[in-house]
Amino acid sequence: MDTAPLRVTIDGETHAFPAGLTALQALRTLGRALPTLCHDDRLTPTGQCWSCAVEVSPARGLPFRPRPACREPLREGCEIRSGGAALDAFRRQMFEQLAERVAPAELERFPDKPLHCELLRHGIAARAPAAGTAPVDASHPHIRVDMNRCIGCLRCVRICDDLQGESVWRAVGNGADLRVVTAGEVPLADSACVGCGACVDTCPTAALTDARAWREPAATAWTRTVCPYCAVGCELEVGVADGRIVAARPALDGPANQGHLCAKGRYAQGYVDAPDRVTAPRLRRNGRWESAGWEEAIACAADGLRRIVAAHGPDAVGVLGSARATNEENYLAQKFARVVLGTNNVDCCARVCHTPSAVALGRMLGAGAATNSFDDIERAACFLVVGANPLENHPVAGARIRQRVRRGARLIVVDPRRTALAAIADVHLPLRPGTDVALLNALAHVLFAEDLLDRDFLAARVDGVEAFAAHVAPWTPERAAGLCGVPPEAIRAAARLYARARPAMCLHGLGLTEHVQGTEGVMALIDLALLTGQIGRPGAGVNPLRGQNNVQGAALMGCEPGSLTGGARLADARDRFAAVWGVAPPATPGLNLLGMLDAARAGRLKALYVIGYDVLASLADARVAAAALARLELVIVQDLFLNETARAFGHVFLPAVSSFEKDGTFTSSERRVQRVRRVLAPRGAALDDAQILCRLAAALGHGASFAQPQAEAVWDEVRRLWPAAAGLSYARLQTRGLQWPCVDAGDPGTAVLHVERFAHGARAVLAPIDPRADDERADADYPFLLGTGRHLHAFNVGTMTGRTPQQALRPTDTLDMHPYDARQLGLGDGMPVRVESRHGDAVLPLRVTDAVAPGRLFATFHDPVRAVNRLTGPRRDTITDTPDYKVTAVRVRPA
Ligand SMILES: Nc1nc2c(c(=O)[nH]1)N[C@H]1C(S)=C(S)[C@@H](COP(=O)(O)OP(=O)(O)OC[C@H]3O[C@@H](n4cnc5c(=O)[nH]c(N)nc54)[C@H](O)[C@@H]3O)O[C@H]1N2
Ligand SMILES: Nc1nc2c(c(=O)[nH]1)N[C@H]1C(S)=C(S)[C@@H](COP(=O)(O)OP(=O)(O)OC[C@H]3O[C@@H](n4cnc5c(=O)[nH]c(N)nc54)[C@H](O)[C@@H]3O)O[C@H]1N2
Ligand code: SF4
Ligand code: SF4
Ligand SMILES: [Mo]
Repeated sequence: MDTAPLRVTIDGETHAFPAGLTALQALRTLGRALPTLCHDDRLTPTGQCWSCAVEVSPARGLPFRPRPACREPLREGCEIRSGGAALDAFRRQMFEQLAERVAPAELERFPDKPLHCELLRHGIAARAPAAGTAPVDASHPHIRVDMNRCIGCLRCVRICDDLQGESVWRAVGNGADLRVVTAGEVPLADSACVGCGACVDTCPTAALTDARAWREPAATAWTRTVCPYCAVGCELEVGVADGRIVAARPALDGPANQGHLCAKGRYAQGYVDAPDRVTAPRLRRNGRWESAGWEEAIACAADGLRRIVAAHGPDAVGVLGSARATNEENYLAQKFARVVLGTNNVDCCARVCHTPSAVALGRMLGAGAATNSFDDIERAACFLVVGANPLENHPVAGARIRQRVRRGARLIVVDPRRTALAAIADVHLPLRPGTDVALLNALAHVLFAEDLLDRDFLAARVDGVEAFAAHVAPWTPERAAGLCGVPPEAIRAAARLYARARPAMCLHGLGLTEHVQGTEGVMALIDLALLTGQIGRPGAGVNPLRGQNNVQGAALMGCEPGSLTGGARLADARDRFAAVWGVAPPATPGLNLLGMLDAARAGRLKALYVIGYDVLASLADARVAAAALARLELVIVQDLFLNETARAFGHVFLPAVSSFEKDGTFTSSERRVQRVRRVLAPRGAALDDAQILCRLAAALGHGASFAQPQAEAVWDEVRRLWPAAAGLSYARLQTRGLQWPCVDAGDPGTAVLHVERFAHGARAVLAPIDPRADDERADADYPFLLGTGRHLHAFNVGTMTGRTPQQALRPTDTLDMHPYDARQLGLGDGMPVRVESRHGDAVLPLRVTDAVAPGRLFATFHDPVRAVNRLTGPRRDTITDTPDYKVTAVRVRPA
């Protein structure tokens, strides 16, 4: 490839440019901005509007011709004129004409819209009447549509197709009759729109605007931070006016999101100022919550903890860190448990989602985290998606996967439901829930039977091949098909696709991990990657799609009963931690979350300190969880809201601030540590989790080792204890998040793990896994298998999204049932139905859909009032105790 710089003359001066730029990009490097009404860097340029026109001559002496700069490639020796009388007059005339479409008030309200910028710059008055002839579509809670303002640039159509992939917008007619409409010309709220706001973000006029922009003042300051919801880790800029969040937009160079967001990241910040946000400490007295001052609340919490530790020992207390809080705060939470209380009873809600992934990856490969990066999506030739629904649960990564598939990558989806990704898969394996191990064994069988192994990779890096071959020999696709309920030929087709496409990337979710065999399921998936050598290279690997914004960080900081910060094993690292802490962490591993609740039920655990985690609403087998919580003498809840746990069982409530009100870092699914920045002043008397922990530690006599709640100082202590993060200074994170391992200031971070050797430094050993018999089966009394999970618009137990306009997009949890079953039971769409399991019951509105197979059901768990976890039962992963949320036998009748 010729990479010699090009010599180009621009406005009379000759410059050298790297090859491959457009005239527009070259002009920008010289600081010369051109109007770009139909272009946005996230789109392929079309050159349709000509607002960026320049005059180009192919070589000195040849005539100049007008060209749209956005799609004019630079050529050696060419000459470009970016301005001049003719061009200026042409542009002015274009803007004069377009001013007919702009109303004066809108020009004022949206001065940053690209067309409006040009009118303001040229001093051209907006001339449209305030109300146009076409009706405004205000049906959508986030997006206002006023096509009277449309200039037909088609940016919305293209961004919806090319970035989000939903194709909501269509152009009909042409020339002066061109109109932009939703597919089917339905109101936006009834269209396929997912509310990501990309069209609003790109629209150069007031045709597409944020609905809230009409209620709120314009932002006066913008701060860059990280989305508080899922672990994709999208970076966004948050706009503030009068001390409130009024807008948000994607960071164009956010490493994971690259200028995109989902509806939650873009529009769901309203919980910060929800009317029922609790911003002063509370104490429960005589059964009722009463407001208290900080001193009193801290003293009350400290006295209670002191009393219980004195009477029953430190292991009578448990601490739960928060997957929603920062790394720094979680580090302090586990240090508090170990140093102040003297117990390893510390965990977080990684326990209920991807601890199985962390354990399986850690054991087999030496690092308990995703092997690759989101950027590898564009490098993958094939995806094997197991038990994950990224278009809803990791929407920005999901959109990237879908775009890559549309551009030719192959796709295998293993999911009992026909998710939106399954619907476009080359092979969808709608297996019987809980049978992944049998299926993965059969896929491995095919790899041996059809010689699809990467023999060189196995010889160089993997042990246990012969034993593993013997293990999978009996696992023919025919045998697995019987158990899993998928055709043997589909299993063969999937194995061939995955092995032959290079590189192929595994992405997995809770459909694999939240099972009795959760950890073993992930191990069986790692086996496939090892057998085919689809690991240790870009575009490949085994990648858990982690849950909350900082769930990986919370566990890695040491909110984990068996390991310390950075995943250091208790047995190996106590002295090293003692040197920094002044106190050695206790020697025996603590109780995990499930163990804590078991101990509470047995009367051995007396106190629980719960930070940013609604245990009662989210834990499986809710009645039993409630019985356990009810026996505790002291429950301290530190949250933004009186969540279900606090409401039912809290004694002390310590009001924390949201991520928009503090500084720190989150660690995303791709191991990227990113800076979270304070956007707003803390509400009321609420404090950040770090300050609360430090105050509580001081009240318990440990002020000296908790003297420093400032995020950067805490992070520097983390870096001293975690060698793989030593290079991640705040100074370096200022400009861009970096991926651990990052060992020193010169280390660029690690995009792909296990490239030359596995993280444990040894050869990987294949793990033969046998499916276990599962006692949760459908029978005559409980004929359906219910799985639970999520939908796009709500997040977990709905504490945050439920207090935003997201709620309008999908107001309730539902029970999804196949039309055949609904007909058999005489049930109709929308009907309230009573669902009963062997563990409890719940009432849900029915949603009739063929995305679930007959005999199977799916329910979301986003509304604590619906309490779907009264249905789920006590079965747990045999290795990590992760509850099985995915298989519950139930029956259904009209409510
Ligand atoms: N919109 C939204 N996004 C979220 C969240 C949210 O609540 N809402 N929560 C966040 C959190 S905490 C997490 S952990 C992630 C979770 O993200 P995902 O892992 O995608 O979560 P789920 O929807 O619980 O389950 C994924 C899929 O597993 C399938 N499944 C069920 N049983 C089985 C099985 O036996 N085998 C297989 N192979 N598949 C099965 C389900 O049909 C479902 O489509 O999402 C995060 N992102
Ligand atoms: N049936 C069923 N149940 C499930 C699952 C399932 O698939 N099916 N999935 C499980 C999974 S994977 C998960 S992760 C859990 C999630 O369960 P939770 O972790 O309980 O759910 P979240 O909605 O993430 O709630 C987090 C809490 O943190 C608070 N919060 C937010 N930011 C901060 C902060 O900065 N500081 C503090 N102190 N608090 C903060 C919020 O107000 C909220 O109360 O649910 C589990 N439950
Ligand atoms: S609605 Fe906006 S983005 Fe879409 S074509 Fe019209 S002006 Fe362009
Ligand atoms: S994909 Fe996840 S991180 Fe990105 S905006 Fe949506 S919820 Fe936030
Ligand atoms: Mo999760």
